[in-house]
Amino acid sequence: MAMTGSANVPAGRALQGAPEKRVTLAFLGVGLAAMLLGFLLGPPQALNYAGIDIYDYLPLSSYYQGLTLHGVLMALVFTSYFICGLLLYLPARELGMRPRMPGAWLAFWMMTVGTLMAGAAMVADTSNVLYTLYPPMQGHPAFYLGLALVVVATLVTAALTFDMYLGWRRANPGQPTPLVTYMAVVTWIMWAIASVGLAVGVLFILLPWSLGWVEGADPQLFRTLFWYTGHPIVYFWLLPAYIAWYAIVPKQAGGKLVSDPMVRLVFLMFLLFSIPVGFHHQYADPGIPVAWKLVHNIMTAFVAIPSLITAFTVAASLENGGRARGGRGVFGWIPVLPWKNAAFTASVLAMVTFIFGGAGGMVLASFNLNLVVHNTAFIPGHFHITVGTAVTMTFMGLAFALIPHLSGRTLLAPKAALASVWLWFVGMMTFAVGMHWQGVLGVPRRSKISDIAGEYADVYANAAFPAALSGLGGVILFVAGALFFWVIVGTLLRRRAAELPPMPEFTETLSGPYQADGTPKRHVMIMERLGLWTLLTVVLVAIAYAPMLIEQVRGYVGVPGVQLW
Ligand code: HAS
Ligand code: CU
Repeated sequence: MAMTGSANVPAGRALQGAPEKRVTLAFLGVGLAAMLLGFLLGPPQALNYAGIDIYDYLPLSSYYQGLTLHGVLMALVFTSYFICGLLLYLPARELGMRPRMPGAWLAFWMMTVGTLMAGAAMVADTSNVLYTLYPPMQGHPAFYLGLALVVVATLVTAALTFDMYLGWRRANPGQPTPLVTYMAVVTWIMWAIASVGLAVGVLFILLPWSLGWVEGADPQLFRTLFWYTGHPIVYFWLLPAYIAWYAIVPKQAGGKLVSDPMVRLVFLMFLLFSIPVGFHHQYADPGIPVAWKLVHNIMTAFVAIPSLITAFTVAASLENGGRARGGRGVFGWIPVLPWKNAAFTASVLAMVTFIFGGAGGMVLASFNLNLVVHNTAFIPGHFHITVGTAVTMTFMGLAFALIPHLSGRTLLAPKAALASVWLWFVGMMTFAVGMHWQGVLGVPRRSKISDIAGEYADVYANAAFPAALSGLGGVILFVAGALFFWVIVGTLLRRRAAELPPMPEFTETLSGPYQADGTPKRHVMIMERLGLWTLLTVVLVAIAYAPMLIEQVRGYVGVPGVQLW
């Protein structure tokens, strides 16, 4: 009942026509275009690990320019566009409402101007500072300003979703928010609090410093601000994928989501625990007392819990689907799932990958184990099976479902689409096994092998096999991505279909937000009090961060910029 659109939509803004489809298609389309550019720079990195140097033949000044472009385009630009499209459109469909269109286009163009500025700065070889932006490496002011615009554009989009949510609340007092909207709004609240660190770091430290208005930037303070945002950004990427796993995939499987209230609890836990954990990226940083690292270590254990719950809830929903399709026995429900549906298979393979990505994350979260692999190939191994597969492949699946619906064209070559996700899965697994293994052997990340091969000769002597695996993974990924983009671009170039491809449906639930008598469940209504949960989050974040931030601001050490390229 709560999953369908509401009849009480404020007059005038109810959905008719398709402007919100156009802006969503623009967000997804430009996001995928950024991914295409970033993707082309991926396989050369993988081959770099295997000792094959393609960078010298590419129209780039260096390996590091390619790495910066790859990281920024994939992790910051592609994700931001795609997520803004999703978190605007899915709630709009669920509520039967239209976002304020001028605002939506404003967000889109802000993001696009920001991307073009940062992109031009990177292409012009002025800003090879990698996607972590660490000073004292200094990029061009246009690079920093461009990235700040991208972040602000995400916040404008957040406000638009929030505006629809408030409109719905006014029209439906005392009712639980429909689930997809609830998930989207909680994700946005988390991101609104989380993005402050990066925004402050870029606007108040890097930008004035790159403009020459101040002489020095404080690397330690910036790193703290960066990871204040840099950890929760991974949940800003992940939670939209979870929205698909919870609200769309069970329906594709032919089943029902097992529990609506449990999903709300999961998202609230992400709100509370996503942010106060950033020091797990700074275990090796001097200047942060070990006690604070311990606090963030413990909080990191908490933030894994909602993902562990997700694993069981989503698996149970898939089993529900498999059994409804006639699957028998302990595992008999698995082969009967709709594996021929590329959109479904993309998400499920993304989940399977995330079992390993999550396990690697738990290893990294442990202080002592982290010190063994920090700054090694292990880390890119970890994040290519989290953001690079769990998230990206879920988005690829959503693209197969949504691009036809939004553009009015049927999907070109569904079999090629299916092949692309299997190849992405196999390629990324091969790549990641090689990367984790190299990391354990001590192969550093972010290094052009031919520059450091002499210094690390004995490390590389041991790592030849896993290095070759990573290179092989990169080649498989190239084929996977080529197929994927062929399907997407080909779909967009097709003639319009006679019949509009439908919107993927949202799932029903076995246990919904209402009691049998039709009144909302009490615990669901407690979870509706988002103001209270937001306040609690802010308190928790302040406890985890304020003391260190105050100390670092008071001991500000300004360092002049360097250009290492
Ligand atoms: Fe991480 C570094 C710890 C999750 C991304 N992480 C990174 C970096 C990135 C990243 C980009 O503690 C590198 C940043 C850089 O450049 O330096 N990470 C964690 C932990 C988690 C975690 C504890 N990471 C993610 C996610 C990411 C991501 C998600 C992107 C989207 N990570 C770290 C740490 C570092 C780090 C340290 C710093 C390392 C260093 O030294 O620099 C947890 O959230 C993971 C919890 C996940 C689980 C898995 C649940 C499994 C599910 C799937 C179920 C499957 C089903 C399928 C249902 C416990 C939900 C069934 C299928 C059938 C067919 C039946
Ligand atoms: Cu993290």
